[in-house]
Amino acid sequence: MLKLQVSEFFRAASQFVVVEPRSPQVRFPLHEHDFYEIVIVSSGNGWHVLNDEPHFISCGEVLFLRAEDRHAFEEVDQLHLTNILYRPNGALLQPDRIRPYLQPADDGAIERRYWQLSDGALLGLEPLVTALARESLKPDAASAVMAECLFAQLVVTLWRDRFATDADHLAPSARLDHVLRYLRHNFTQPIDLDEVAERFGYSPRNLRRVFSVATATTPHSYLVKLRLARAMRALRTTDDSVTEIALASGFNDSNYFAYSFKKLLGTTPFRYRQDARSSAPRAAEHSAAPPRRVNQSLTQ
Ligand code: RM4
Ligand code: NI
Repeated sequence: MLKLQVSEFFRAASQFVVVEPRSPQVRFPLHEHDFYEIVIVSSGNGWHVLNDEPHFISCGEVLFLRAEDRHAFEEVDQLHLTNILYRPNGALLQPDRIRPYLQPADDGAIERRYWQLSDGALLGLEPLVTALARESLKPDAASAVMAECLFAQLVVTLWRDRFATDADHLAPSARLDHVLRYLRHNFTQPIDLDEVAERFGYSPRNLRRVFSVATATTPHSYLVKLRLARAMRALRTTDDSVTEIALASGFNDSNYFAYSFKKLLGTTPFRYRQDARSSAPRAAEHSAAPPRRVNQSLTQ
């Protein structure tokens, strides 16, 4: 298998970090490296295969790769990203203090290998990445230290801006924000709200209270609305069956889906679809074609 070498990308032995923009990232075959890599997706989308698992990446995703990870970019569509390459045992200042802010080194659940940033956070990173790119190109010792400081700043910023998956290290004031991001990012999966409360350091009752104060709705009803919004879009833009759409939107029971739909919209999913078709007959043509080369069941 293709193995990318430090010597191809790093100028000098003293260089710890290198910024490699990929605008665009073209399809890239399966490979490993002898360096580590942080990948920040700034726009577009594509299929990323990591250790045999395909994952659909898009704008705002961040991924940490270890040297021994095998990965490839397939089916790219205007995918733009920034690769930040660094040496695992490089000269990083105080590595032990930075490690907790890098993604877990173990394989863990595949979804935990990807972080999501908001558009605003992504934009906020630009000056930092530009400064890092500039400093990492300069040969003098002061610039090398500066590049390391900027790298540390970048890692901690990514960690702060990510959609957290648990309450570890979260300030109490940031927890609700992360609960909301968590729900928005995971609503198509089964979600046990009591478990979410516990993950983010709340009792179930306390979460409902804090949530209602901030959003004027309950976590349950918020989740149902996220799911309904996705289902409405799928009804308008795809030919999938109502049951398929219900399941893909996170409802585990199509009766409950029909009930919630009617309650919110006063109509049935079938009628909603018919009405949308008759007022916008071309809407169905906008549905995305399924990827050709990736086994879909692995990716939903
Ligand atoms: C490639 C691709 C690879 C990365 C190299 C540095 O275009 O993004 O993943 O390892 O660049
Ligand atoms: Ni790579």
